[in-house]
Amino acid sequence: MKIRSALFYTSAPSLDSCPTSALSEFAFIGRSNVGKSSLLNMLAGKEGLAKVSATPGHTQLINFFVINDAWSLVDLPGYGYATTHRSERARFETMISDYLTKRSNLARVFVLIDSRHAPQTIDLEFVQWLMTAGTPIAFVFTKVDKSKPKQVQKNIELFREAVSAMSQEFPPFFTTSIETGDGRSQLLGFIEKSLEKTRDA
Ligand SMILES: Nc1nc2c(ncn2[C@@H]2O[C@H](COP(=O)(O)OP(=O)(O)OP(=O)(O)O)[C@@H](O)[C@H]2O)c(=O)[nH]1
Ligand SMILES: [Mg+2]
Repeated sequence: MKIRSALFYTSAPSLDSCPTSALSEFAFIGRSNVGKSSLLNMLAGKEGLAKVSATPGHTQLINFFVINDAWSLVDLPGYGYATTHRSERARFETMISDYLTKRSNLARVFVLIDSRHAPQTIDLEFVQWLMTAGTPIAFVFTKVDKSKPKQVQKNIELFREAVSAMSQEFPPFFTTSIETGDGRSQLLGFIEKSLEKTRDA
């Protein structure tokens, strides 16, 4: 799929304030600092579109970006950022869980996993919660430029084993690097196919 336009649309602090839109949405979730905003920029082909930061907890609102005037990418705040204030964390959790379980035009949630690490409890718990909620997910193993391919494969395999205890089917998955552009065309192809299916439905 060719990206002809990618524009920031709006930010929302809660589900109620999300824009009323008929466009299909593809959202990014995952631990703080896993690379959600970076991946969004890579897909959009626009550096600096979503704000990237070396310190975790940077994205604090639900951020909407409209692609090709036809569909949306949604950048969510990360989970697992321990130093966020408690009351703020509760607001975060409500905002994210409401969006992920109640947003009617949400087509797919990409759950980002840092490919450098063996499965982390916080990620697995989050995946379990999403699966129970019935939210359509796909996995994205990020930052593959940072480890040897063998290590990445091993971590994916361990992750697959852990997820098999929760679900018979392993969701679609991708490996990405913003340094090399790995995974960009695969992810865009996946989104394009999903959009075609919704159109045909
Ligand atoms: N080497 C490498 N670094 C990456 C990659 N993706 C992201 N990073 C770096 O990881 C850091 C965090 O990236 P962000 O995109 O801000 O992460 P985030 O998940 O949006 O973080 P929060 O908004 O804080 O939850 C930045 O320093 C990025 O440059 C990647 O594929 N390879
Ligand atoms: Mg971010």
